[in-house]
Amino acid sequence: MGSDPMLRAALIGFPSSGKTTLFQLMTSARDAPRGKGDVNIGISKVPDDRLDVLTGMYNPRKRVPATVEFTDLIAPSRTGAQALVDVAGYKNADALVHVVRAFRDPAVPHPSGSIDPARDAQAMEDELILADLGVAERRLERIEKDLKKGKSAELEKERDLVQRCREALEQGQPLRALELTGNDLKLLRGFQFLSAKPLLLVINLDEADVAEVGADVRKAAAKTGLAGFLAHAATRAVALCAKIELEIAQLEAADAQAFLADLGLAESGLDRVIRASYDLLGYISFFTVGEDECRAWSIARGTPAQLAAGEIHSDIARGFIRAEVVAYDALVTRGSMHACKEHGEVRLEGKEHIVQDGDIINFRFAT
Ligand SMILES: Nc1nc2c(ncn2[C@@H]2O[C@H](COP(=O)(O)OP(=O)(O)OP(=O)(O)O)[C@@H](O)[C@H]2O)c(=O)[nH]1
Ligand SMILES: [Mg+2]
Repeated sequence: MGSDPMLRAALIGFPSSGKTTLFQLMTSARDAPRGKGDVNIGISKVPDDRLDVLTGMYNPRKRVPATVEFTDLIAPSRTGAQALVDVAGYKNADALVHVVRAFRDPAVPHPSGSIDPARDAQAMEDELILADLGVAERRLERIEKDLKKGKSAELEKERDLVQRCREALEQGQPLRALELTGNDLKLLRGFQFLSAKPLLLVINLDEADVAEVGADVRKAAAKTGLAGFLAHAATRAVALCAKIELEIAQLEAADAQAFLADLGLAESGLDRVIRASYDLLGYISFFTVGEDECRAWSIARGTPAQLAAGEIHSDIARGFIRAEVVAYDALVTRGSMHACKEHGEVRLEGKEHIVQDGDIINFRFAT
């Protein structure tokens, strides 16, 4: 694994909603995108002030942030649920980023003939729900057939879960709203239900509304008629104007900062989208530090130390002895690993230790 980005997010949305503009924004200022089949793939670096502080302390040869991978359809004929079912680069997306058009520009026709963000958000939700309903129904038929051949507790559990899913879907509820956990969640992952995937709504604001709305999602939702949708859809949202953000991203850093400040924005839309995508899955970062490299690693919240070690290298997980762990705040307060040791703030943890966000870890392992 190691260098593989753990989080893959697929851009969906109706034609001309601004997906590719957002994709360019996410990737142009960073690494060049690479094409693969029907999709462009771009890697974005997750902004993290803590990594900057650590880099300042260690002055390493390399600074490696956590990453998120975004995919965009190159020649989209289907841009919603069907793409997620059909297109190779979209099939196993961890999260969906729905770009909702709120910019009015009459020079860019909308396929439905008018600008209505709430309608579009709901229409995409319905697409996802409808696709899932088909999957749930086929799965239930299959389970009933198998149950006739022989009862099993496992199968019955699965049937109950899929039935629950079907009921929710029939009521127009996306599966992500069920907030399943543990085994149920694991079972469900196998089906690749689309409405179960974490969803980030990117409200693509009109240029004229940016100054008024800023980065305030509530204001954006009120302005674009999305407030009701966001209140019940178990969804996160970010508001930005992709076109303006793309222009800003192409400026020199100092000019970009001034431009953002003019618009009343503390952080670029790029950083907000990446961070929101990252947070969406409940991902956290731990760090490895040294003069050679300071690096942020992504893991799901609740990951034990040995599994986290496997992110770096399978050998480290296999030969795992102990994890030396310091909390980020302790290291920054004390100023060095040595000082932390003297104050008893470096803990020796075993395989099962649940890694916390911001932990700085040195894995001891046998080869
Ligand atoms: N005025 C304005 N135009 C925008 C904005 N975002 C995108 N556009 C324009 O809208 C058109 C479509 O944008 P794209 O980013 O190509 O949209 P898309 O969703 O990738 O479209 P398809 O891939 O064809 O489905 C382009 O001409 C963009 O320049 C925006 O925030 N404001
Ligand atoms: Mg496009």
